[in-house]
Amino acid sequence: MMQKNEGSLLSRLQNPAGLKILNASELNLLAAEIREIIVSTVSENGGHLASNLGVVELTIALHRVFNSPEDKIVWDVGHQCYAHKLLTGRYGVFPLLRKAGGLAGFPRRSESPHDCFNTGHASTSISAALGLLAGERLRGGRARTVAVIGDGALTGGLAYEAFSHAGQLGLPLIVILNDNKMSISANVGGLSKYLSRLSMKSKYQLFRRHFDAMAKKIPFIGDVFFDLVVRLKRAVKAVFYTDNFFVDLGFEYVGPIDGHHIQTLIGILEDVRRLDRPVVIHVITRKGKGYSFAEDDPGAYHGVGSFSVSGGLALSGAEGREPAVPAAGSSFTDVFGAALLDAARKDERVIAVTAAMDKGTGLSAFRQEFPKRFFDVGIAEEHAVTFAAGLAAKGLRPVTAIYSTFIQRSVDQIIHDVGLQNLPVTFALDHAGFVTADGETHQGLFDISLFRAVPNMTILAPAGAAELRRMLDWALGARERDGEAGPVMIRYPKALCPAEPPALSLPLEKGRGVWLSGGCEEGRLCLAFAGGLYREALDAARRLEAEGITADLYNLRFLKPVDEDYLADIMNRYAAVAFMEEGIQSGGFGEYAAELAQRRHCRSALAVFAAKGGDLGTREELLRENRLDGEGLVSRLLVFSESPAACRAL
Ligand SMILES: Cc1ncc(C[n+]2csc(CCOP(=O)(O)OP(=O)(O)O)c2C)c(N)n1
Repeated sequence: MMQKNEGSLLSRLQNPAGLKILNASELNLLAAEIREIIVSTVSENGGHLASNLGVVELTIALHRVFNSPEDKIVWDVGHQCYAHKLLTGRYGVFPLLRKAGGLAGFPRRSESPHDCFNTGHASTSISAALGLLAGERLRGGRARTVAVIGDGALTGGLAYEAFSHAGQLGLPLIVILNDNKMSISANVGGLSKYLSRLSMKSKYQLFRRHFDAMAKKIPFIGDVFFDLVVRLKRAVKAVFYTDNFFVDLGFEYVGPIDGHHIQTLIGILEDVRRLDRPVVIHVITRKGKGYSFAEDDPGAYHGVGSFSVSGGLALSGAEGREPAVPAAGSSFTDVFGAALLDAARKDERVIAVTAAMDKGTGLSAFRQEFPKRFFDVGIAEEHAVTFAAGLAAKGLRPVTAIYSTFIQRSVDQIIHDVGLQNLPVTFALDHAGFVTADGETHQGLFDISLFRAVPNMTILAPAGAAELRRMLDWALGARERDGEAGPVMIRYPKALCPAEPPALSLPLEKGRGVWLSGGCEEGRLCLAFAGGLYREALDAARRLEAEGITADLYNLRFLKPVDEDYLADIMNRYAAVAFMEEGIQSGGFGEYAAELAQRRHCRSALAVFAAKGGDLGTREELLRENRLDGEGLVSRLLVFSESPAACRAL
């Protein structure tokens, strides 16, 4: 698919070198064209609208001044890279943004030499850029390296580790701090307040404005004199510096600068390009710039599904907003949010912790009703976990709601601070499984493998709303009555809850699942699935029925711990057992079950159907690609039931 607007400036730019010959008004026109394309494409494909609209001028200025791909630009999170993609030869394929087989919504080294580092998770840019720059210097090169990081991403600890190291190395790393006062929601934390104070305190703009006005008043030679003096001043001391946190770490600081004024940005970047020391350029932008709906409510337009350009989300429905009381067909996120609220009303020890994802994890209503028992720690998943461990050690019952992909950050905290101390922290892992459109960095496929290994950890996977409520209730109290303690993880997909059979409402029995059909029947086929795959397992069972094969459905519920006697009994009685999970195969539940079967010399034939991986596409497409949808499961199960040995090779 190609873009139609062939007369546009953008359509004529084959690569960023074309930018170098455009005049000021053409650059402004280009910015307008880029905005229009971003709005229209995202309105159809969904994507990170507001963040991208905020960096259009900055991206143009960067590509005007630096020579990508020799000079490197690392985009933190990478969700704001659309203008960069449009300016680096991907205009023609932009309609395929976030589509299977199309353009990723994040930088991809495999997609273009201009994408010098893959991103998706926050706060990595300064570390990566510093590594690229140190590598460049070690190899004798002189190319420049720029990290573009948002004020939200700056709440992540990794950024400070990198600042500290960069200050020590003293290499001429250029860090652009894109300050729009927003993470997904309004930014939080002391640093965010500090940046605001810095913006007000800094005299740079004031100085520039007075100086510009004064110099331009000098007759005849005004402009020439102005240019000359500014250049001289810049050459001597580059720009006007202010003492602050970044300076103390060994960086020069320039700013704050209007991030929507292309010529100002170009001027500063050209100066800074010549510096031989690390520098932070503090750029102020407006999230959602140029599209009034997004400017008015940048949080709602951070990540959107398709919407109407003229009517905004009001006509189309936003992603990630949750009602306090979920309606029929609610998402797992909605159900979790409402269940947690109920639990908090009954037990004042219940506390909610999020890492910059209050809406995404369904906690908005909680935040409103219990502001003192709600903590948004910023994009700081490691801290969120250890902070929750502290709360738990003080006798509280924290629930830390984090997407599966982002909790990867916290492996050590979960082992060291929670698991080893056996503290009652509950983890609500949203987006566990395949994730629509955000690509490989956002797939929630590793949690089962990573956290099954953690001492004292319980991992639960609900198949639907009632079961999710049961599990949360169990995690937060019911198990205490049975003398159980320790951490619990509840993992569920980004999906709507299916219609549920009554069995899903049955109380939990530690280590055991629940039968949805059959129940330890001799000689039959058993489909043993982890919660999120209920719909697919049911579909497979129905299709098998049509082929004359009866399969019993066993919902595992507990991915850890497991009542091994009970599971081994299943793996003896059934002719064949197929384990199914929406998680990576290596180290997953199925591999554990196979090991148990071997240890206990179980007789059933076994198959493990798990994820191999996932990239762009919808959750449904990715399930199909991994042959974990009803049809894919059945095609494998048919081979399996005829010849279990052949199935192992599938
Ligand atoms: C480790 C991690 N946690 C959470 C997220 C989800 N996330 C994506 S963008 C974002 C906010 C980023 O804010 P900022 O860096 O200020 O960029 P802006 O969108 O405001 O331009 C968050 C929390 C993530 N990408 N990575």
